Amino acid sequence: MSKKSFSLAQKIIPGGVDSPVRAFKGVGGTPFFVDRGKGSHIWDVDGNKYIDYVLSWGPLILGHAHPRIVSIVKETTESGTSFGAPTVLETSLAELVQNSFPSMELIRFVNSGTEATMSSIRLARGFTKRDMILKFDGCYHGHSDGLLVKTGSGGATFSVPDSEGVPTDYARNTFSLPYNDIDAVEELFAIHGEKIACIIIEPVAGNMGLIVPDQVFLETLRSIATNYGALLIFDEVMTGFRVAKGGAQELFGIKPDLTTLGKVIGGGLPVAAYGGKKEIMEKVAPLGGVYQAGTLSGNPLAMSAGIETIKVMNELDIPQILSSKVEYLIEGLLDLSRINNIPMSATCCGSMFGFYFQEGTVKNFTEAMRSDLKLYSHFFHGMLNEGVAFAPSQFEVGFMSVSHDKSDLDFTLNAASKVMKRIG
Ligand code: KE4
Repeated sequence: MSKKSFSLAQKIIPGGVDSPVRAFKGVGGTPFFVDRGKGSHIWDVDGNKYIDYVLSWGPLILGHAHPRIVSIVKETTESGTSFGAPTVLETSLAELVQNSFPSMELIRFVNSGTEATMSSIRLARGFTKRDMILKFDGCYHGHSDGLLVKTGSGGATFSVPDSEGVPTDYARNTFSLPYNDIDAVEELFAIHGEKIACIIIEPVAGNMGLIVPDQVFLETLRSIATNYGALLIFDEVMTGFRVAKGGAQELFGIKPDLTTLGKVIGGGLPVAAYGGKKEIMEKVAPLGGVYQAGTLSGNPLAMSAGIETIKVMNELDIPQILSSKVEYLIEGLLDLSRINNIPMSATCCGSMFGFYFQEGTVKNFTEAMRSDLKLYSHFFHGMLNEGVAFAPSQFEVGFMSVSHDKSDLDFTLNAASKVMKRIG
């Protein structure tokens, strides 16, 4: 059924998917088509059951079809799904978000992480009247033109497009440097600092596997941005409510000027947000001259799912519950890799985890690229056949939900033991 579904989908949807990573190009083979999800499990259209560590790439921190989410979405739908007019639900979700992210003095809701980062960069440019931006190799902030770039050759560090369709001249407004390399940042700002509107970073990187930055790296970014009048943007679309309730800014005790959020704050429905200092956010239309808009922004259906998700999280001690599950899983996987002489390193941070098939600590994208991708593919498919779904790419991360229980974790480790014996 998945094979048939995939060939039908490919006839009408590019690559048969609505987001490239889902096509399994990173691991080979045919993607399974999901029929339904419940708790920590998903079932494909062939009836195969999997423990799911992708969780829609992070949003489902409560697991699939959580009863509180299902019921609030049904209830809200009865009163209408979207009005294109303000509702009190938007204010309620903004207040819940601000409780955990006090740096977000004003918050604007949008529909995707891409919109949130694109808007925050436009706002940084409008506020500072500068054009250049700095990102880091291996960090992904969605698919807006200025962020689909890769480091240009040579010391200029000007970027070149990393996608067809991005004008070279536009890409040149983006610098990209190695993650964790503070010397490179200091050198860049010494030359171009007065032209740089913002630094945007994943404050824990989750799009090149999982890399927890050095504390001093983030602290120095903060001081450099302040000294040169650039804004520091923490892209917490993935890390928000995951690495800590208040995200990486709580974990590291660093206050960005702007923050972007997504994923968890929609509980599986399309919600993202950007926000920060009042004096900056007051530049956003209709108050100021930085334009940003959206038909479905803040729609009550998505707001209700986000509100309920955060309410349930607030009733539980989420960070502690999830981090102990993640540590248990990661330690078990590493033990098994040692028993089977498989080169593996792993990291966890709150309810996120990542592993590379290489020894040693990975500090940046160049090092992440040294991982054994073939081994990752064998492990991925071996685990899938045992009923465990990890991300179909070495350069993604895994997510834990409140619905994953010890039996899921032990099932996963038992499966990994069988697979590692085979591939080791
Ligand atoms: P979306 O536009 O996909 O909602 O968010 C973009 C985005 C922004 N910032 C960070 C840190 C992100 O991780 C993302 C999107 N994450 C990917 C998974 N690595 C989404 C999955 C996909 O692209 O299919």
